Amino acid sequence: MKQQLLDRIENHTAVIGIAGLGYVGLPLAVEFGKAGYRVIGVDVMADKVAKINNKESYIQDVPAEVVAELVEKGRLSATTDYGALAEADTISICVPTPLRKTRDPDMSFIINAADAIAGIVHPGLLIVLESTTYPGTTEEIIVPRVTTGDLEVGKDIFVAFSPERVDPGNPVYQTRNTPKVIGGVTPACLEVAKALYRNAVDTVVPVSSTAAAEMVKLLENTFRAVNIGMVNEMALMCDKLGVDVWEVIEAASTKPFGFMPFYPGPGLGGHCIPIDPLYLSWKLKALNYNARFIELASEINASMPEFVVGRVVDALNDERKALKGSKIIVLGVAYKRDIDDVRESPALDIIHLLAERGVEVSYHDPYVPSIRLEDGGRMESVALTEALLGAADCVVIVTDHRCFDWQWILDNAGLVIDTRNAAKKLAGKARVIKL
Ligand code: SAJ
Repeated sequence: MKQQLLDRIENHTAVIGIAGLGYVGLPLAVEFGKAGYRVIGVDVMADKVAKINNKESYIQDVPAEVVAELVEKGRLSATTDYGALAEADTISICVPTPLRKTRDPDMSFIINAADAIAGIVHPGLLIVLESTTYPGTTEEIIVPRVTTGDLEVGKDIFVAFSPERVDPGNPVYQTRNTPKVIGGVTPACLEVAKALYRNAVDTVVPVSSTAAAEMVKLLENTFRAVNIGMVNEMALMCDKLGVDVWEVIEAASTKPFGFMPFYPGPGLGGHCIPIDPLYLSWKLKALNYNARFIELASEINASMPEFVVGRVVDALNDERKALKGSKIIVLGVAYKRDIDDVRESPALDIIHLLAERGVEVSYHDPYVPSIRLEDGGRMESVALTEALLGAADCVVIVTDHRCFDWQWILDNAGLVIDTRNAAKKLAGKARVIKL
């Protein structure tokens, strides 16, 4: 079976299945299509499927003309029916791994995909899980579901884990030129997974097991979450000491070795960094171990929106103004600059905290026309005008999109709370208070 699959991969007759056509799955599907394979993409969202078959792209890093060319050549097709994967030789699972309301892992997407694949699994199939998840998932959740009947992993079917490393909007690193870690359930699984991925990425990084590969991704993102938590605590300490944390970080960054700058901010947003480490701490709790750094970082990062609101209260207080009834504009609501994604964005927490204290809060974000509020309502992005800035009691810079004209904002606002050091050394009419 292994040689037969290797041959089909080698001569490009292998049919490639991609389960989940989001910011991970669609770019991966396109890479395999460009490498000359026929790719069948499956997604439960019919609108995504329709867009692809209509030669459109909904992922900023995937140009529509690339999708169009592959669809026209018959190299890429999409469907909502997992049954279509019956003819696939390989299936990469790229479905979400969010948290439930109770802040523990929501494995339902992976389980649903694995159960659907179990319905079409056949000898010679390679299954690669890419979704970020806790160590053990591949062998505890995927393998039992797909080894139906007498299919033996490593002999009849092959299973591996390869973490996604997609950084949406990154102008330098995309799917093809980002090294790809791969761990197999058996050496044969690793061998076929490497042979497959070599056609979609320039560098494959084999590791000894699926758990090691699962852990690599969690180390990468826990590294960020903990360092961001640490630097946010540095900001809290510098505030107590009356020291400018931004100046301190800038000077520390002159150290040519042994230091890597992270920057304080209004909190920790995104669908990766705030969430992935909690998959790890959740797993370790089941093993009776408390992942203290993860818990502490999560606590500090989650406290930053309240800290920002505290800065607003103090700044208004200096002007003998109450928070209640004040007019406040939040500048930028995406979870990081120059993108339109608001998932877990601290801006949403800040807006909620201000609104529940009776503030007349509005936001402006050219990337985000409207947001859904916690109470289910919606808020539209307002046009940023000199009049609006002049009438505001406070402007809070939450996301430092590069398109903002900071000098113009400082020349027209009265009070600015800058949580990103966006204004840096600029000066204008406004009184600027940095985080
Ligand atoms: N943030 C800070 N201070 C920092 C860095 C980030 O407050 O010094 C905040 C951001 O504003 C954002 C959150 O943390 O709200 C996450 O930021 P991020 O830069 O980690 O961006 P993400 O969430 O898009 O992370 C992705 C990750 N990529 C993958 O998971 C494949 C991450 O591993 C990348 O390192 C990161 O992009 C990147 O470098 O852009």
